[in-house]
Amino acid sequence: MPVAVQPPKLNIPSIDLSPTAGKTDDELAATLLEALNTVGFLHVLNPGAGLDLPHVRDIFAAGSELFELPLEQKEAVGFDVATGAGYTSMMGQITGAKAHRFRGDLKESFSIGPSTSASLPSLLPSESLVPRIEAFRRACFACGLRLLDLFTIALKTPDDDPKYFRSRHTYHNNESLRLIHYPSFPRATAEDEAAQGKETSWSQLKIGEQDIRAGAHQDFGSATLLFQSPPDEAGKPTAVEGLEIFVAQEDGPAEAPDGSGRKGWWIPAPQPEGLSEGGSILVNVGVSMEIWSGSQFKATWHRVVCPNPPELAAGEVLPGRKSVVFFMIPDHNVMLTPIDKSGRPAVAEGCMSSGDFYNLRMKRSYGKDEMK
Ligand SMILES: O=C(O)CCC(=O)C(=O)O
Repeated sequence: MPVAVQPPKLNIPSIDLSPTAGKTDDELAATLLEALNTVGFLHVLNPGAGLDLPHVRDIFAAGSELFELPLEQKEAVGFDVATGAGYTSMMGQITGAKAHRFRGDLKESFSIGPSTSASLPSLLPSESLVPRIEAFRRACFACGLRLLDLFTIALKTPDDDPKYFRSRHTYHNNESLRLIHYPSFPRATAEDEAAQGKETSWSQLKIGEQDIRAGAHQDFGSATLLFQSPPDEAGKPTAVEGLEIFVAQEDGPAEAPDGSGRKGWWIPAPQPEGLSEGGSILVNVGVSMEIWSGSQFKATWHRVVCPNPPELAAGEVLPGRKSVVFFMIPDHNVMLTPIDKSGRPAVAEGCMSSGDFYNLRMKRSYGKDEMK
């Protein structure tokens, strides 16, 4: 009898940044290198910088206030493709490859970049949201810099410059905080699915087999900090599953999303173990860092699927999901020159600047032509 092929077990390594965990930066950097060189994801426990569970609960609460605004008020914020900032409505983005997608991502999001902070007060239901969001952005940036310092130790950098990555990221330059809401929808019957199309309005929408909350993609910055809904104050989990990571393996049933023809598996991202009030972040790197690190760090493909278990009857409602993502993006004038294992630039010319790369990716993700 043929042996059923089993999906691989996905192990996401953790580092604990709490001073009481007693790890040296060299030890932390060694685990980080191992994680980002293989699976491309890492749990960061007790990240410090003020990113503990109460602060994370607060940004999720702030996000809920924003998403509960009337649609016209949210849409009035608009979206700026050049900076990637503003409000994106339901199906307004097709993340990843556009081929085979019958409609956009089932999500709405606020991307808060340096320029959006200024326009937020006129939009927000309560003025106190602005300092709350800004404080969270700032805390994420501080944590991002701490991680970049560990990247520097892990990788060895030109002239052993300990600030090699940190000094190429300026606050209020390109970083972006994205608050994401994947609403709950009823599950479609086969007839509903046949009747639905990309023009189906948000209020009529039902989740079908082909729907996805965020298509398969790689991030494009240097480091991504992902927060999933934290447990509530009584310790009850509130996170709704859906994030999946692509693991290449010859016997896998899925096609690699990079079009290489490789096979693999989509594996649900496991939650970290040992979660404390100090909090945890799921960290991964984007393509800018994959290039810059000479591929010593991998920008892993991931996606967010609709939890659509077969036992759920048509008409039953699938739970909504919220997440908060912070993107560290190198300053636009930085050349993404790959470095080799001894910390030397691996190519002399032909590199792209971070700004050119960013513009290219933004156009692909949000460009009007791509949306049709
Ligand atoms: O919501 C999530 O869990 C992941 C979101 C994500 O991958 C993205 O926005 O790039």
